[in-house]
Amino acid sequence: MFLVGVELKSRNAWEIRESLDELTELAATAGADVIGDGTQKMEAPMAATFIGSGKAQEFARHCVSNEVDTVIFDDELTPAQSRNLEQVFNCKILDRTSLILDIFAQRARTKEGKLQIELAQLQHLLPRLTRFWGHLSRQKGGIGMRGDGETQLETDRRRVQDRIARIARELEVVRRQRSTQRHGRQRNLWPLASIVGYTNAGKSTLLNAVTGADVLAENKLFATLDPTTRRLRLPTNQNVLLTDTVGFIRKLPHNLVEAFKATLEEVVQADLLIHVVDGSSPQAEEQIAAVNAVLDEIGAAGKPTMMVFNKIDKLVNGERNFIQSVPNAVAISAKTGEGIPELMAELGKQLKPIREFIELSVPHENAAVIARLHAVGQVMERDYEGEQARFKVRIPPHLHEEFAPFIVQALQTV
Ligand SMILES: Nc1nc2c(ncn2[C@@H]2O[C@H](COP(=O)(O)OP(=O)(O)OP(=O)(O)O)[C@@H](O)[C@H]2O)c(=O)[nH]1
Ligand SMILES: [Mg+2]
Repeated sequence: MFLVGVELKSRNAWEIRESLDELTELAATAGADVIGDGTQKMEAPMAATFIGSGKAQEFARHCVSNEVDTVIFDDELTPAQSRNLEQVFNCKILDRTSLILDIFAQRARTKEGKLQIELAQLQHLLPRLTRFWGHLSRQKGGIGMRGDGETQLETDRRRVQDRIARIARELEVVRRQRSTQRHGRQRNLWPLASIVGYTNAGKSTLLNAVTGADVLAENKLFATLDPTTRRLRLPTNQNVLLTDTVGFIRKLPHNLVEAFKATLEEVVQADLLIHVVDGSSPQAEEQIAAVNAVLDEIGAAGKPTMMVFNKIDKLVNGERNFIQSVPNAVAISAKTGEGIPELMAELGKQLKPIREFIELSVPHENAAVIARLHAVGQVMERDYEGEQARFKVRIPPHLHEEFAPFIVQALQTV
């Protein structure tokens, strides 16, 4: 396999190298053998072949002499570009998007995960199907052929669209089941903290270390696709639900983010994000930025976030300066356990303001209010004896207004 990247005006040589190294890892994760890569400096990508046609031919000769059967481009190609490049290289052409989709497809385990990937793959395919057939009919030229081509195109498109609709319906069913199963009522009782971060940062290793969960953690990109939630009891006796979920990457295909929105609901609904960074990576800052971009895309930007720099066992002391400059960040090694007590303490501190502890007095006939209180709050004490029902309860602060008429007093959080 041979990789191709371009150094556009907007990028520098350093960025393209990092991006290609990452593409090499993605290819290895997909089970491919990379024999080398090539780059080209250019103002803007070419409409026809993405890279310049001279460069394409040069790379193609190199690929022939090395018996390369697949060439992967580091950027998303248009359908026309892939087709033209296939002719120049005379072998299979993939782009970063299809490689990531392929890895996700291999890794999906749950029904929901599989359906989500298939949806993203079909959506990626649909516009390509259109233009591919449009091109074929033009190539054959004849009016009759064009008619045939278009009929075929219509049939194929309809088939893909039907499949997309069917998957959407199936997903709906699977998701409904999942959300009823999902931690049942626990969800309302305890604050939810979502572990987010770049792929391979050590998110699953961290969840395993602090909750004794048994999530697969390995040195591969996208080891985790499906979310896992475990309860964690902090030394302060606060409980928190911790969710580990799929990792992010630079240039994550938009379709995939869309398809995973339901899985990522955990992230959107979380009270707190635990952003795990591979602190030993020279690209830590770029990775943080890439994660923030995806968080923004799914509507989870601006949430209270705790920064966790992991893998500090791989650092020598002088290299920790960058971490110390980030406010409220903790440095840990999920592998050796170093820094985990500090992480727990910081987590307790950051979770405290997330629940408001109040005492309420509600007339017995306001059954709906009482039911709602149990649904959204953590009821610590209840007393139905007097004229009015009284509760000591922890609620999310944004619901303060809703219960304001019944609040007797604010209680001290222990
Ligand atoms: N040296 C060192 N390695 C670690 C540490 N934490 C995790 N790793 C390793 O990093 C690799 C990735 O860990 P995972 O926990 O699978 O990472 P992840 O963020 O869940 O990755 P994805 O699910 O693929 O997004 C594994 O090989 C871990 O053993 C750490 O603190 N120190
Ligand atoms: Mg993981």
